[in-house]
Amino acid sequence: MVPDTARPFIDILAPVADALAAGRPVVALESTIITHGMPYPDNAAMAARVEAIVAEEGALAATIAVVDGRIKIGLSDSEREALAKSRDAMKLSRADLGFAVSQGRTGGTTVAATMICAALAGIKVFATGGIGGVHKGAETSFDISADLDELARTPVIVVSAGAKAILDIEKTLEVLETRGVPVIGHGTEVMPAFWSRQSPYRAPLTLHSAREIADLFTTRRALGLEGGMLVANPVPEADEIPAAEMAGTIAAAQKAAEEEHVAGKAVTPFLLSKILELTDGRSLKTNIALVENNARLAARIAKAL
Ligand code: PSU
Ligand code: MN
Repeated sequence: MVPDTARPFIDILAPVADALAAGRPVVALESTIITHGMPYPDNAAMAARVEAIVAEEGALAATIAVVDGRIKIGLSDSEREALAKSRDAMKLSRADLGFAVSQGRTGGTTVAATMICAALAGIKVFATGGIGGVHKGAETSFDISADLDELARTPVIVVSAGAKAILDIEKTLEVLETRGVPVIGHGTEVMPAFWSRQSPYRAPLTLHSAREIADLFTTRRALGLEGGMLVANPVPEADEIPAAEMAGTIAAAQKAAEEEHVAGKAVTPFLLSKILELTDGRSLKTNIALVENNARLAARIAKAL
C-alpha cells in the first residue's frame, strides 16, 4: 500500500500492518496533541486511553509520529510514553515533515502531517481534537493553518470537535468551502466550537451516522472528488464548557499572546496552555473528553468503510 519510494522511511507497527493487509478497520491518531497540546502526564494518559477506546469499538488505533527520522504508523507503549515526555520534539506539518525525516529528528505530527502519513499507509480515518484554521486577526498576521490546505488535497476523513475556538470559525468555514472541503456536523446543524457544543455558525452539512459519513467518503472518491472531509462532532454535553463562559478566557489568552509577541507555530500551543491555566485545568478535561468522543466516532466510521 505504501508507495515504493516512501517505504524506506516508514515503520508500520506489526499489528497495524496486519490489520491494513486484512482490510480490518484502522484509525489514525495524531501526536502534536501529545507533544504540544497537553502537559505531561495528562498527554500520555490521554494518548493511551484514546487507543484503548478505538479498540473497545472494534478498530485498531495507529498513533502517528516521527521518531529519529522514521515515520511511525503506530507507536509501541514505550515510544508513545517517550514522545509524551520529550521536551524537544518538533511540531511537524507539511512544511517540515520531510526535514524531520531527512535530518533524523523527532516530532509530533499535526493534523496536516498526520493526514499525509495516514494516506501513505492507506488509512482513511483519523481522529483529533480540533483542527487548525484561520486565526483571529489573520487579515494582518496571515496565520492560516496548513491543516485547511491538507483537507483540500489528501483523502482522509478527519473527525474533530470542529475548529479550535481560539480561531475565527467563520473565516475557517469560508476557506474550507472555497477549497472544496465538505464540513459535516455529526448529529447537529450547528457548527461546534471545540470546548463548546455550539458556535454562532451553521454546520455546512449534517449527517447522523457513521454509516452515512462513510458513504459520503466513498461517493466522493467514486466521483473523483479529491481531498478529505472534516467531521465536526460536538463534545458530549456533560463535558462541555458553554461558549459564553469560554469567550472571556479565550480573549484573555489572546491578549497575553499579543503582549508576549507569540507568533507562528507557537501560537496554538501557547493559547491552549494559557487557557488551561486560566480555567484551572477545566479546559484540559474537556479537551480530553472531546478527543475520546472523536476517537469513538472515528472507529465506527472506519468499521462502516
Ligand atoms: N487538537 C487538540 N489539540 C491540539 C491540536 C489539535 O485538541 O494541540 C493540534 C493539531 O495537531 C493541529 C494543530 O493540527 O493543533 C494546529 O496547529 P496550527 O494552528 O499551528 O496549525
Ligand atoms: Mn499557524
